Amino acid sequence: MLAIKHKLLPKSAYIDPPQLGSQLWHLKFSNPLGIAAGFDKQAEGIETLHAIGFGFVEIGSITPEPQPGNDKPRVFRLENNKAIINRFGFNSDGHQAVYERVKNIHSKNFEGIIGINLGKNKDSPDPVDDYIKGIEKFGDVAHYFVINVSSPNTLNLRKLQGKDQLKHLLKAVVNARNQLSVEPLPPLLVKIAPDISQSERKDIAEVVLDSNCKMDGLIVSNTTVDRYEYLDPKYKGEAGGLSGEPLKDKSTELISEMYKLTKGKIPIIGVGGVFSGKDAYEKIKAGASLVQIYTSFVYHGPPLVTRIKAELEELLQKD
Ligand code: FMN
Repeated sequence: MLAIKHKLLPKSAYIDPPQLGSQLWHLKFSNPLGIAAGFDKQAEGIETLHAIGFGFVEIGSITPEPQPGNDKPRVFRLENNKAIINRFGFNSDGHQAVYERVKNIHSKNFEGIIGINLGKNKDSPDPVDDYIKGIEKFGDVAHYFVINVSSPNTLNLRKLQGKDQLKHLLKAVVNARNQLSVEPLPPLLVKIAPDISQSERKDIAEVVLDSNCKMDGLIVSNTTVDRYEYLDPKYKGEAGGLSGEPLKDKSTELISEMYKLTKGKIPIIGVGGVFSGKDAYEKIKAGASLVQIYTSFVYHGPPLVTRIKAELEELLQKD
């Protein structure tokens, strides 16, 4: 992150081929691989992440007021499992500081796509209001918004995925987005947890298709609170969200299921355990229009971006 922040990485020499490009909403993606939320929480690396080849950069989660997040240690590498457990708890510089960084990048005619992932403050009395503030604050710089209701590290956040709460929240968010005086209006996505029951899946599909609170996309998925038998015993007991390889199939299955439940009407960004072009391709086959990575990028660094894109290019050629 330090190297990225100080722009010390060389620009990727790989030129995105036309077959990796797509148009989704009003946005033209030169490739379908994005950096997932939580890597550049404070918007300090957008330009470099774009330069090393990501097709889009999602920043955040951002909370309205600055907050420190949980005490350290709060992130653990399970190297043997190609996984990470984290319980950051939304450490954020807050809306104003992050907004100024993004605005500054915009003023330089930045060409990339920036997603704004919104969270809520730990001690917020009104979570709905926190998301509304985010829409209003970032309305003129967001290419798309993500309503993150699925981090396991903020008390009661995942409860916002429940049918009535979700309906109430998304209705308010749609309303706020529709009142922005920007053209075109930024798409709204909701990011969901992999740990949801069958009935919750159905409820979420119903809510995001409802015309009063219609979402433009889903991000599937956030980290899991599941703990598998084979995980490194040294870290297995740590509280937090598990990401990386152990999450891969669980996330792909949820993509497939949400795609069916929403009848393919709502674009999905697939994320969870993607380490290769094949993994990305599986997410696409399951119904994802775009794919994101986080954990694999932590382990393999910038060369991985080109590797995944080149592998995907080859797989699509065979298709
Ligand atoms: N997702 C969010 O929506 N907001 C966050 O702030 C956030 N922070 C994260 C911090 C860490 C250290 C990690 C590993 C993940 C975080 N995530 C966050 C979840 C990722 O965006 C992604 O959904 C998840 O890690 C699965 O992808 P992966 O297996 O490629 O890592």
